[in-house]
Amino acid sequence: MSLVALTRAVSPAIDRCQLVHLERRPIDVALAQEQHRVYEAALRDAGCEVRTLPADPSLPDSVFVEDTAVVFDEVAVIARPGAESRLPETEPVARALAAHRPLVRITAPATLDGGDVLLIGRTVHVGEGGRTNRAGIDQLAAAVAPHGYDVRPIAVRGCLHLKSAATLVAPDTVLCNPRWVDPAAFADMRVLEVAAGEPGAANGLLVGARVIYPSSFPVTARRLAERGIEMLSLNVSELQKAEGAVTCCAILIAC
Ligand code: CIR
Repeated sequence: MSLVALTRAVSPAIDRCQLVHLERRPIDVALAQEQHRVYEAALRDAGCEVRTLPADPSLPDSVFVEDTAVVFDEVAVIARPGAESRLPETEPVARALAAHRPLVRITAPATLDGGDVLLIGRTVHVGEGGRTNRAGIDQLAAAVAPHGYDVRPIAVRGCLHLKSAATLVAPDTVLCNPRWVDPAAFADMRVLEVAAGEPGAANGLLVGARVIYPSSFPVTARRLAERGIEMLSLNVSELQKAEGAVTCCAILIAC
């Protein structure tokens, strides 16, 4: 099996990004672009073939491709982002994904951000209440339940997306911030909690046997290392100022 990572170059307008839980701080666009190139190199190191869509100066948040689609083995669900400014981001991603999967589209009034979708085996956890509404979850379920997936809504508080609060860092291990999501949802998994002083540390990107992980969470990183989890550590400071993290800059497609 090979793995394609779909990414999109950083928009020169990233400093006009959406922000919900963070205060606006100046973003160094050139540094953000450099950090994104290093991120793409980490994806290649981890075994992915990286395909990069061109930057769009009219779409500040378009580097965060994860929110625009959710790819399953059988189908790609084209999302309908909950922030209006992000709606035009989906079409170029849909065109790229059409080469790999049949497409199903989430339609109005439903909203769904890919960052709210955490796939663990055949279980699809979906964060509800922020960018994703119940209609979005229902449409996602209609698209994937016929393929044997169990879609479970999950309450998230205090952060942007479900994957700000919990991600998979090994096939049997969820890294989670228990203040943002109830770890009981992952009762059949090993749950590793983020360090108390590092609330944003629950977002890692598992690629093969390695986790691409921000260098800004050293205490949680030590916990991961103690569990034998191998990390590729990256400085993503400028993407973090846009309320982004490491899962959100790629869509992984098994080919
Ligand atoms: C937004 O608010 O939509 C962007 N500024 C950040 C999106 C980050 N996406 C993600 O974590 N999946």
